[in-house]
Amino acid sequence: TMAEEAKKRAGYAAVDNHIKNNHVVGVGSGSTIVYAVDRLAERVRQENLNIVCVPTSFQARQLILQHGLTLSDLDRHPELDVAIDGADEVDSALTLIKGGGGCLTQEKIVAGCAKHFIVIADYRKDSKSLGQQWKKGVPIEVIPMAYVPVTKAIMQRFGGEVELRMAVSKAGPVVTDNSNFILDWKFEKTHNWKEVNTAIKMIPGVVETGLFVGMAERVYFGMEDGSIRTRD
Ligand code: DER
Repeated sequence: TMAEEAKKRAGYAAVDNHIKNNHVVGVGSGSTIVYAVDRLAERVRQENLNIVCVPTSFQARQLILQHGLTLSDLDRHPELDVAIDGADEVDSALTLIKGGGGCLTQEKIVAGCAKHFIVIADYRKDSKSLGQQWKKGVPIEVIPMAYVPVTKAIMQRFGGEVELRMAVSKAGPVVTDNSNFILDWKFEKTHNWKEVNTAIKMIPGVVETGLFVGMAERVYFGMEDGSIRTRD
């Protein structure tokens, strides 16, 4: 499809422009990153690159192993050269909503350990302000025993609706790679995302939010017409 082609072009562009020999690479989660890992494995073989990869989820770990790439971790490499990951939505200030796939916590940790955090996305993620295209809200990872008070606190302070993310192929709530629950906060107006991110993180029981504020260095958008658009 057009969107899949756009994801592929964004993934390839990011890998071709930012990956160099001897790099330690953070590998994101979701569907767009699959194209980037395809290209990374191709380059490693063609150019005989020395690359190690740090995953952001069980899914990313499987991707790394399935492509015969060298798996590493933050114990061995607490500082990465580059992290590449997708996004659910990007605004004009490069604030991201992430966590559509439920992997936001390790993604944010790995992104924060990288010298360069590069985002790859198709044109559907390219918004002026958050909420224009992504309608599922901001994912928030919470300690399971606290999900009700956290839900109440968010709705009282910031409005909107907050829903516990329920699993599809498992009875009950989604359980993250970190054994936590996910809340989806369907906000109803634009906010100061830097302030809201900090305020939500301070609520007891919140592990992480899917608001990535001031973290992305560059976004590669694959466009409908086959072109690539970058935003810095
Ligand atoms: O869940 C996540 O954080 C993913 O990285 C998400 O933000 C992008 O997933 P996609 O590439 O499948 O759209």
